Amino acid sequence: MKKVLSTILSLVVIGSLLAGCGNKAVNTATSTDGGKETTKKYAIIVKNTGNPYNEKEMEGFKKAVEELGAEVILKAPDQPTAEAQIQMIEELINQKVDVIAIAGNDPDALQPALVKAMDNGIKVLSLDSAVNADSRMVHVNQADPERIGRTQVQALYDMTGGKGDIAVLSATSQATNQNAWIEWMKKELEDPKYSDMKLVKVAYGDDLRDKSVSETEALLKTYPDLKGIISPTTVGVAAAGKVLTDKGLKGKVQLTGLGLPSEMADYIESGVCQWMYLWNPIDVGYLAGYAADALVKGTITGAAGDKFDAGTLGEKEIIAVGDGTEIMLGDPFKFDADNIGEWKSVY
Ligand code: RAM
Repeated sequence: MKKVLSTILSLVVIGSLLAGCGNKAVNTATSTDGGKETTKKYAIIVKNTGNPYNEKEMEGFKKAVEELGAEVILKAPDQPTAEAQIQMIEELINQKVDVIAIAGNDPDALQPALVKAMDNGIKVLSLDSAVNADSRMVHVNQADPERIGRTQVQALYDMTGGKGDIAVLSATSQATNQNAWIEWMKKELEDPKYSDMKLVKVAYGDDLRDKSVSETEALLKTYPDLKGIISPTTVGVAAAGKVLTDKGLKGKVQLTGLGLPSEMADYIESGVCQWMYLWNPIDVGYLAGYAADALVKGTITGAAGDKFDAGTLGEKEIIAVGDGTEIMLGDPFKFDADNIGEWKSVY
């Protein structure tokens, strides 16, 4: 997808289904306001610009909303901060959108603005990086956090022979998705089989390319015996792949994490990263689009047990998690030298 996101992106696309009107689709998202039919507005706010993963999420959301015949509003702040997202939430409240889907940059800081949106009759859901249960009606989760966390540690164990210092290069320190995965990594490391593997540092590249590069360089400098890096963020793992490649550290420092096949293909083909994991980010956004529509139409309220039709993804069910609820997309997928060729042009 083209990099169309400059400062504050606010792209409005009206579903082509609405243009003709003569033969309007049955599921077109409209409502009658004083005798006049208005198109419903579905908004998404992702973490920040400059991250192809976020662009894929928006692409999927847009696809779903267009299929559903509503108007889509795509927003991404310049920086991955709560402040920037709060400003966007306020704008969307003023615009009287019907629903806001958000990949949260900080669950606590976002709560007042999201509660205000719900008090104004706007349906709120999160995707990718959850907001607090009180700030949302449901969360769209990409995959089981326990599996995501544990699998990456197991991967590094296999790559390093289970010995040496390892580090994590994360996104922002307030990202609930990365933080949940890191907690599961730490639990996995408690197994005695990892007694020779030591997590020496969790560094934060903030999902910014340059900061992720400099944090990787700092890790290598501070821990000269580092044997492996886990980066559970597409921005981080690609940055680490570049640094390890440039420094000729292939085979000396192992790398795994969560990466976009399109960004990681070179490093997987070269062996700098033997394998890594992800899911389809377009599907994450697409599922959020259908969940948003089901909330607006009242098919679901966000309660556990609610079911809805998620377009090409089929029927989905809401499940209880912690003190809230969520919808699970699926399992993480392993990308390695054998399959990266077929995936690198997909996402
Ligand atoms: C980055 C973002 C996103 C995360 C992926 C794996 O692009 O931090 O939230 O889900 O990585």
